[in-house]
Amino acid sequence: MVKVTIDGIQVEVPKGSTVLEAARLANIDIPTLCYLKGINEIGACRMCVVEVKGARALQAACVYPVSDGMEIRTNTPAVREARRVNLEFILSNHDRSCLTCVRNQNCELQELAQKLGVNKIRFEGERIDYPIDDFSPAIVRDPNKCILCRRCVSVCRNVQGIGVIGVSERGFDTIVSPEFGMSLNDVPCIYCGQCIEACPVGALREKDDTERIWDALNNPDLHVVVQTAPAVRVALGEEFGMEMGTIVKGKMVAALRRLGFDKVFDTDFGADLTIMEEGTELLNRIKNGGKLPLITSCSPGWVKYCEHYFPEFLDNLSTCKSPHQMLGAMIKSYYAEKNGIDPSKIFVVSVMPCTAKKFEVTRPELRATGYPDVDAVLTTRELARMIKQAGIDFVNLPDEEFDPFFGDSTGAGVIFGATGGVMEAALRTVAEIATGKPLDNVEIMEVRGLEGVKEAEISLGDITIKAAVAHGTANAKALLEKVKSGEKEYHFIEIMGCPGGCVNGGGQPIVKAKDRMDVDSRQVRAAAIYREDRNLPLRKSHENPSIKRLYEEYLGHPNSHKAHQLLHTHYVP
Ligand code: HC1
Ligand code: SF4
Repeated sequence: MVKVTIDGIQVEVPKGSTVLEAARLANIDIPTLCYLKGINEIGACRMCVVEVKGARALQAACVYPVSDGMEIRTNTPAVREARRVNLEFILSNHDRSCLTCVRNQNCELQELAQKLGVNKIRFEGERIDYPIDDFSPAIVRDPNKCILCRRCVSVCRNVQGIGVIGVSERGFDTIVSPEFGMSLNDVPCIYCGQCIEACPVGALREKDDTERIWDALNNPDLHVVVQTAPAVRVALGEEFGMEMGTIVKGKMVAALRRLGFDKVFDTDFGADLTIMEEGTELLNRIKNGGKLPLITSCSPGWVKYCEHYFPEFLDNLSTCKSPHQMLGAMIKSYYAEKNGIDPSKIFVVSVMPCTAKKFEVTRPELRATGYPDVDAVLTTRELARMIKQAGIDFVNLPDEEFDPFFGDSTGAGVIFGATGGVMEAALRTVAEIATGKPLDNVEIMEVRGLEGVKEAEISLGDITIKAAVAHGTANAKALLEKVKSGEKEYHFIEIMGCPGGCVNGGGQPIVKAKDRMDVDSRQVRAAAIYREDRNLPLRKSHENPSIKRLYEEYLGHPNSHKAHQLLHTHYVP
């Protein structure tokens, strides 16, 4: 530990801390903009400058290490003026259409301008009017809003191991974009949206589908059905000021009904169905000498990553569609037949924590009935916007239940939302099917948590399943390299495109850099997911009574011909 004095307050802080971290421990708030804990610590924007006794110039607190006896001042006239001038320069070059910006009131730049008392901008930058890149089905990039903080660049390159966006040109022409000014649509971007989560302003956002949904809801000829992903229920409340980790399943269902959806279903049902199909696929591949390891395919960011960067593993991917696509296909076939509704008149909306799902639904191979399995995807953030637009008092809504049958699910479906959850859910079912004996303990702790790559061995009578889990594509890459070289061998691998899994998807509520210093949303939201699982009476997919009925009445058995037609897909390099 070292002793430092900040604004006259003595604090003891761990050796190696930065001035920014030390100030936090002394409850002193130093403003930041380009800083993102553990991801972008480059001292570039100089919003966090402080005076350090003995140092010649002002120092950037986010990168300046403390030393014993150091005296720091964070609120002197020189510090205040330097921060304001830096901010005014950034603002002089910024498209300041705050009122119509998707990040209005949730923008770190706006907040800073208010906090530093900037009431006029003394400089006028030479602004270039850049075209907006909205060619991809998932991500919109607006360089006019970009403040060159590089947070997106770091997350894409270092956390995801992808690096399709970078900094080019110099001076006033400096721009963050894909190479040669190309569109994100024309480079191997996986649409994970992690760059959106990192962006402090409105330069990166999801493709907005809210108008399409309003139109569908207002169309009397359409039967509009919604389903919600496991990870949405543990994050949506944040958009309404509720504490991170609050489970808002009942209020979410109530809000969706009030928005006018004809049925409110649960993607967790689709997750249970996926386990039936994928667990059977795994056992078949093991028994019949099929391609191993089997790798999960429910994360569309991961599937796109595999297609671009590791096509040699495409035969390893499970042929199962992702849970919401499976449920979409069931709604347009079984549900349509049972209720006498023409599938062309059914509009399926998936509320997802994910931006890549907006791309997934456009894939031509995911149209089991001749119509898209799912018609549109809303992110958690977009759903929150619709609820606000409709004037619904979310926090005070009563809890309501999902509609029956496709709203029935188990804890195994819920845990899909956290890294390791698909693996745990699959093993719960596979273990019982393979051994014919009930599992004593359904909680498989080895595959939980935030370690980049996790491993587990599960004994199933005469075979032992070797499993691995990776989350975030940089971790996936490290794992796949080892499998490729023969250093590691597995039967079954779960890969999720986003770090932490879906709870931290690119469509989730954005956690500000300042809050990220204190809380890890991946951990808090995942804890809520596991809490929800523990509270449910059924925790294994094969025990879901509606899943059993669906097989009895319609699909026959897992991996049947009909199941293959409706619930499976193929990958082409
Ligand atoms: Fe996911 Fe999935 S878990 S991919 O992370 O398999 O998005 O939550 O809906 O489809 O169930 C996302 C979450 C989600 C699918 C499921
Ligand atoms: Fe990179 Fe993902 Fe953003 Fe694409 S969506 S630019 S891959 S972080």
